[in-house]
Amino acid sequence: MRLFAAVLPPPDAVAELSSAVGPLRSLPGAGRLRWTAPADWHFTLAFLGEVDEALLPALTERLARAAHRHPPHELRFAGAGRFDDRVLWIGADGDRTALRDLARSAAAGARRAGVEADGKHPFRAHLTLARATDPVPLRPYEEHLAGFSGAPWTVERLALVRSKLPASGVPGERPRYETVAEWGLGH
Ligand code: 2AM
Repeated sequence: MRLFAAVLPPPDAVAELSSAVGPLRSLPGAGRLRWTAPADWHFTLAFLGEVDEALLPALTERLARAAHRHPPHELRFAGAGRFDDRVLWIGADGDRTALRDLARSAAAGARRAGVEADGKHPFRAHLTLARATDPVPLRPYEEHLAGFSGAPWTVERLALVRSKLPASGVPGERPRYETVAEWGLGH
């Protein structure tokens, strides 16, 4: 199964961000973007890819330990960005060091369970808001969100999420996410 470790923001923070993102949908090119659903929003800490089900017990054990070693910490949504003209995202402000440390622990824990996290890029806290298959000039989107800074919220849990890719082959159809397990930080 395809898995990733993530932080799932609470409903209030999601609703606030969703209100800020709504107006972007009327900017030029918005129709060519695939917008992620607020219910799916997350910060990926470690992308694990296809994981053999036999490794799941060891993986969950290691991720539980990683969660327990890190205290809850505060974040807010802030700082829009883009990867080329293909991915529009919102970043995090607040205790970003704690989030990065948690991400490192999750990746290290997964590795000890025999699951290699995608280590191509250094950890960069970002929540994907929209993706484009063919480039769309995303600078105006970034500028619209530049002044946005959400209310603080507390990262209380580490989640292991399953991503089910669409089988239909319908272009633009989104993967479905399912939380497999969650652990309270510092418990
Ligand atoms: P993205 O939002 O920047 O695409 C589920 O796919 C989550 O894992 C997404 O948040 C995605 O980040 C992240 N991810 C990180 N590395 C990935 C990879 N190699 N393939 C797919 N998703 C990846």
